[in-house]
Amino acid sequence: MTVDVVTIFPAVVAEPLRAGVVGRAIDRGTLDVKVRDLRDFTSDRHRVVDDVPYGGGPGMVMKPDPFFRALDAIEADRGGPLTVVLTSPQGRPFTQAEAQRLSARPHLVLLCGRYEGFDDRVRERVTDELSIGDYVLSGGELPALVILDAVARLIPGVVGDEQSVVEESFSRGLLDFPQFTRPAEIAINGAGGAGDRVLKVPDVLLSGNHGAIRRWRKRAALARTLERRPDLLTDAILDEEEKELLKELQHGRD
Ligand code: J9Q
Repeated sequence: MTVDVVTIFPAVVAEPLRAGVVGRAIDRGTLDVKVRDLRDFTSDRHRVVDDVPYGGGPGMVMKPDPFFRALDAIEADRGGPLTVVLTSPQGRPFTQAEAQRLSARPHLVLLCGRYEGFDDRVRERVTDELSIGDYVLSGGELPALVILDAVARLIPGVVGDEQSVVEESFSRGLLDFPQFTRPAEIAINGAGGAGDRVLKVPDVLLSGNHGAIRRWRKRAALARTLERRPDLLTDAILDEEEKELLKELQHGRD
């Protein structure tokens, strides 16, 4: 997949992309990301990207023409038609399903706007307007990185299969089960003196009984989802055993 990111802060976008699985995918050529400076598509000596709003009011609005020139340049490079993603608080919610949909595209353009907004005519060239959540941010750079990370992980060869197993439960619409690693016991709160608490890994995970472990994990994932994100259960894909476990867990609750 090839991705073009258009931003006034190219370093803010480029630097995080060097780390982790996405960085390695870029090194291997599985993913090709070009970060483009919006100011390179201005036409004035001062490389101005914003202006006062028509109709008055506080703050500045991003000018439309640099975005149009950037998109023309990208189209010339990559060929059209382009999938152009804009992140904004007005977008539809970005979900794992949206990530899956976008991961099937050969090429993506991610436009990063500033918090105060941009000339609405930019939307003429936008195919997907997405929000990563209901909070105020300074700009679209972090949302673009979030979307790129979630999408890149779904491209074959980007993530090794250890992680795909971890992601399985969320892809089915449930929260992950709790994980543990060695040591099997840790003492917290002091150096072995009185009042220490021993935190133990659940015995079943040390039992070697793989059937029991699978069932414990299913139950734990369902219990967590029921406790923290009951809204997810409406769309979750559950097998028969999970449906039974969920009934048990719900027994005597609301
Ligand atoms: C560009 N708050 O917020 C949530 N998803 C995207 C955004 C956002 C923002 C400001 C600027 C995007």
